[in-house]
Amino acid sequence: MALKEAVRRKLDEFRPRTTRLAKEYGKVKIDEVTIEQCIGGARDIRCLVTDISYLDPQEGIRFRGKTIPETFAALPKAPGSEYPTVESFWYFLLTGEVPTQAQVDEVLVDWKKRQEVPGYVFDIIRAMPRDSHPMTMLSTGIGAMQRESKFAAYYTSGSFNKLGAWEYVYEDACDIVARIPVLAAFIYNLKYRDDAPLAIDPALDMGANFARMIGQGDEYMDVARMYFILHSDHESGNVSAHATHLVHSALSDPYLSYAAGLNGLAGPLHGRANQEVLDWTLKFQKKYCSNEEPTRELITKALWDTLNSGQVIPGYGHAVLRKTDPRYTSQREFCQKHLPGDPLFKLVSMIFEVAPGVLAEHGKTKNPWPNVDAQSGVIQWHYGVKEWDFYTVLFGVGRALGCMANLTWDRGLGYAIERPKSVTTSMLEKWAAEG
Ligand code: CMX
Repeated sequence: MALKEAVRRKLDEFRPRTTRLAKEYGKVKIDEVTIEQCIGGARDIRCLVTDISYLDPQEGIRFRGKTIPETFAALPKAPGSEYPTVESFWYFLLTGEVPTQAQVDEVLVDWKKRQEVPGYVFDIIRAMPRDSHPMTMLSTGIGAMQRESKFAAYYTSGSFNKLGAWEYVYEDACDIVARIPVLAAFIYNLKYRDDAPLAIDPALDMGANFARMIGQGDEYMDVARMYFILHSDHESGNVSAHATHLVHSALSDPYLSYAAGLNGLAGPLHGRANQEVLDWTLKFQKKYCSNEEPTRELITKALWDTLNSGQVIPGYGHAVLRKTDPRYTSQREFCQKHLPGDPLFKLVSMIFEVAPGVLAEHGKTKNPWPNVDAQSGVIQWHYGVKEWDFYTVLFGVGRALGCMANLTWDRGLGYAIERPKSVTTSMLEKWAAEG
């Protein structure tokens, strides 16, 4: 497989750099830690390494050094589409190289071989109450599939070798990214389409096949491709990426690790915010606009009501970003091109005009601008995926790409078990008194 050989080559190039940094420059300081950071969620402390993506507070995300528009422009496109295939993006994330069409085709064929989800996983999910949250089902499905882990089997084989371990993580990573769309589509069909059978089309790329599997038409294929790529990676410190990395650092296999990442993604301050955005927007329509068109004044009132009741405005703010999220902008441009007259898009655009001003006046958040979650639900809603508790599952399918590329590199570079040091409140008080 050319992709695996390309990853091997890249890792061989990188390893001496990591080894040299740790050995020769290990004591060079790159940050300091304050009490505020200790209490405040380790915000901004530079203590993680990843080469898969980098998040600049002003500019937003770069995947392997490329902005979102550069990434979309550079990668081979799906036939007849303006968006790259997820398969080409996977090659790019893992290697940093733009693949040729032949290399993309090889990934496509490889994923088709890997995508079969074992029947017992479906049985386990079917046994769950039908009103379980779909993220619980997804995380259960990934956790249950751990039985298939090639890394876990290798670890217990008696011939475990630190240098070769990445190859088994790579195998699990490829299996997971190939299987997770099938698992997600199964959950969607089970919950919302009367357990409709999965219509897997072996000729289609991942995004197109996902559209088919959930009963969507051709126009949804680019939505899926764009969505999965945009949600893939946001450097290493966010909850889902960090949880996945942390759990794997104990040599838990990629299934156990990504189940942990998904459980973090399910939180309302993280991935679930996209569900909350739709919920907030529809409740706003019902409560404030039953007899009248939405106006900036009504939106302002609703935003203040939310803030005054002690809740956050979902889809706004970010722990790192200090400008509008380019993932928001990319989806907004998609809406402007494909659904400019959609009433929900118009309403979300009106919220975009008002919310940053309200949040700035409120004065708490460091970033009053929208993040990825403020725009994503509108597109899904427009194309008929109206079950908004499913939106975080879509996020989880995309995020698997970033998390699995990172785990492959974590193991390839032999990163250590993660174990930061904790202190007590009395210690903090002592240091505070000492200045
Ligand atoms: N609405 C109201 N208050 C907000 C806010 C928002 N959208 N964003 C931040 N704040 C508040 C925080 O709750 C915090 O208040 P307290 O001091 O009372 O605790 C204060 O502003 C300072 O927070 P911050 O430093 O600006 O932001 P954090 O790094 O602590 O949190 C985030 C970041 C994303 C959790 C926060 O902005 C938020 O809750 N946003 C809404 C939920 C959301 O959209 N999450 C999705 C993020 C993207 C993703 O991961 O998918």
